[in-house]
Amino acid sequence: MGFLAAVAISSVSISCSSDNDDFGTEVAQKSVLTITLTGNNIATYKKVDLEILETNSGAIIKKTLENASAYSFELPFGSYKITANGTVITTENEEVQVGATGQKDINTAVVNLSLPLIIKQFNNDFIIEEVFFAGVKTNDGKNYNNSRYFKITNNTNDVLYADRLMIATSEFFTTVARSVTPNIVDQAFPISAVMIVPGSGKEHPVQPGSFIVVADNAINHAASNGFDLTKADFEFPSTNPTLGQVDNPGVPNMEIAYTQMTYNMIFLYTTSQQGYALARLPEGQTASTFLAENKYDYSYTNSAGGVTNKSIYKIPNSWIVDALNTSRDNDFLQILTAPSIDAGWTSASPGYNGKTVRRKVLGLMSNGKNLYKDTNNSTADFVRNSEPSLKNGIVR
Ligand SMILES: [Ca+2]
Ligand SMILES: [Ca+2]
Repeated sequence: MGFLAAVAISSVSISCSSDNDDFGTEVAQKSVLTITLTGNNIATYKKVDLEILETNSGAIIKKTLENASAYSFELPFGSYKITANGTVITTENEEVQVGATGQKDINTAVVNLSLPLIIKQFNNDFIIEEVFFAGVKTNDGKNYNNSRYFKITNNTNDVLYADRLMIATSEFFTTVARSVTPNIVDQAFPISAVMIVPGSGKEHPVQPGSFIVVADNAINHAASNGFDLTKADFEFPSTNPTLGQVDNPGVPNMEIAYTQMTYNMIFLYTTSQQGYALARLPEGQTASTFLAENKYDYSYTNSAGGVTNKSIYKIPNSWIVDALNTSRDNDFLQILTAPSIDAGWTSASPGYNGKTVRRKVLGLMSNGKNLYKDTNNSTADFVRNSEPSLKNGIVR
């Protein structure tokens, strides 16, 4: 006799309402289902909620596992859908959110089900996975001022579009604390430059876990100990004749909306003292409406005792999708972002050491791509002085 028939016969004495943990199945055949949670690099199964749905009756059983990875349920025969949701601690001591689903027809006395947990701690937008700003030295010990890049990663489980992303460098430094008036850090990020990914909205799809590289110059820098950035998605434009940079015609150029440098250049300090923000230009805005609406005039008392006035631009905090501060242990004075955007700082120092700042990997997405840590605290989220991820070129 199957589960449905048993329910029909004994319907006078039992109920199968979905909030009733007792299936009321004295007359049905029973099974012991043992669910075992599995997953890579999990040290502790901190707290996982299991929900077992009998799909014909709609009956639901719930159980919360704490510091346990297996549990046995006594269940009537039936067709079950099992979901798990919770929190685990990885072997790297990171607390991450996980989930799993499984399906099982139960018609024998003993059934075992292994549920592989998948990390589901997604962001809701792009993240700055890495900024290579520190630079490299050439074989004869010279500072090489190219081969820098931003690596922007889709840390969500949806396709995102890179169109209209803004990459900005900070106006201020983490290593110089001036008392500026007005101080607007709670509302906006004061910038020294900003460049915008071209596109009308849906021209540059990025799959979950995939990334784009925005390189200073999309060429092979290997001869100078830099990286092969030929396959970058975008590059900084440069018209500075003394830099001798070659525009790669196969790689679209970023649109420079604003820079304080000559020749429309974007410059990343090698010395771990700037902040970087990733924002998105809202629909209906253009580079010129952005500039028209986001001037920032500020003043401070300079070292000679006079007042310095400066007129620059800012990006509203509400446009920012991710940001990080960089600094140096002996020189850190302040963060440049609202703490809700980034409460810490990371470092690749000294300059030209060939090292980078990279986000910690929490684990893998279901498609096998890395899932990165983002708690809006770059001290905790980034690994200082990492090996650049593009050391061996851009491998997708
Ligand atoms: Ca180009
Ligand atoms: Ca963030």
